[in-house]
Amino acid sequence: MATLLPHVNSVKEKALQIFAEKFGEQAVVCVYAPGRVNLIGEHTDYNDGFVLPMALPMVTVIVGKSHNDKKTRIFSLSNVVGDINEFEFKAGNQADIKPGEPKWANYIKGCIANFICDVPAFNAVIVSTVPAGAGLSSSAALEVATYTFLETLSGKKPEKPELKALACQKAEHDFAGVPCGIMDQFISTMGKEGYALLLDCRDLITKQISMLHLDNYVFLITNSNTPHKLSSSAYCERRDCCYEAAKILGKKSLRDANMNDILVLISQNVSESIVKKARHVVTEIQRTLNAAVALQKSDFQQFGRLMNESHDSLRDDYEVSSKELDSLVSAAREVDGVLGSRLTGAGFGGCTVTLLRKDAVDKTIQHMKAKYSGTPTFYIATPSGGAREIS
Ligand code: NG1
Ligand code: MG
Repeated sequence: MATLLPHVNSVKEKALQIFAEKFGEQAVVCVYAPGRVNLIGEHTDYNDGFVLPMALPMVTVIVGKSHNDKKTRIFSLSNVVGDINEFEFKAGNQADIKPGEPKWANYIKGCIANFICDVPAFNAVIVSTVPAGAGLSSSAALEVATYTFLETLSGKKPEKPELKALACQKAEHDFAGVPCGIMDQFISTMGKEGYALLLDCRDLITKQISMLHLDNYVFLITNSNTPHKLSSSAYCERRDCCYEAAKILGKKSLRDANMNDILVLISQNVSESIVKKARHVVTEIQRTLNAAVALQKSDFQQFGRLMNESHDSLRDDYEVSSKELDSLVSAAREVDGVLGSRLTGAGFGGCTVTLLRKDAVDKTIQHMKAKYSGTPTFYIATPSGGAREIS
């Protein structure tokens, strides 16, 4: 059986109750932001390419209230925080906020520092159902929830939602030290119930792609429960390879490259590793566009094939898979009714996503459990809405 996720309202109730116990008053601001699963378009966002994620019913909820003294106090129930689950710092001037310990608070501090104006001191409680380190974007959920909280607290919003996503990405770059692309913050901000989001990471143009006609099909997320170790250094290495390849080709980014350019790289004796990384990005950008068309045409067979090709390219060319992810993907593909399966997120651990017939879900879960050496967790990926205030 797939794991049932608690409804956002029950997460909110829990956060409100803890806030009242902790701070002796009622919270007045309640917001949430979702995690996401990327259906296809992996490691393309920082190459100005296309991605196709959808927001999930996994959420990070923040409840709180502003006050007149000088300190902002945050209490987190997330499983990532470790021993220090409470944190306080001096509120006031944004320019004075600096990253430090504990690490989890940097996402929050980064959003306050990048918000459109100074905000008053506040107390807040954070409760999340987005698993951390699983490639489902717990970090973006925390950033976008924080930014949404600040919007509600201050009554001020940036002119366009794009600016909100960009401010959250900047928080991740400057305060968490992760040079991520723009996909996660965008989908957590712009997700729409019943839709996946085709995002052009170059000019930030978006297209909502309906998932309402999936009918007999569904996307299943499988968490390998192997955290993505190595991932931040390997992520930077991959990104640098892509930038290097673009530079050699005299292009602004690999978005502007095609298969001919891959031949150019080969003819110039560029290292095999760089050629393979570039080839993944060039082919993955095309696959993502083809997948969006297939989804619109209800050609689920084709969508599944593209997912399979994406995984194989991530494994062989981009070299970001792991034996655990490969084993889950192979097991899923063995089941009748499964159309495609791939790793999702940065790789090296975390989750896979599988497109399959609804009536094949139970037997697929059984088969994947039987074939996998670890203990996986399963979730049905229902396309959900983006961040908002919860009344
Ligand atoms: P995950 O693995 O979900 O953290 C990372 C990046 C994305 C994108 C994907 C690969 C972060 C926070 N996000 O996602 O921007 O590049 O890898 O497609 O690092
Ligand atoms: Mg992450």
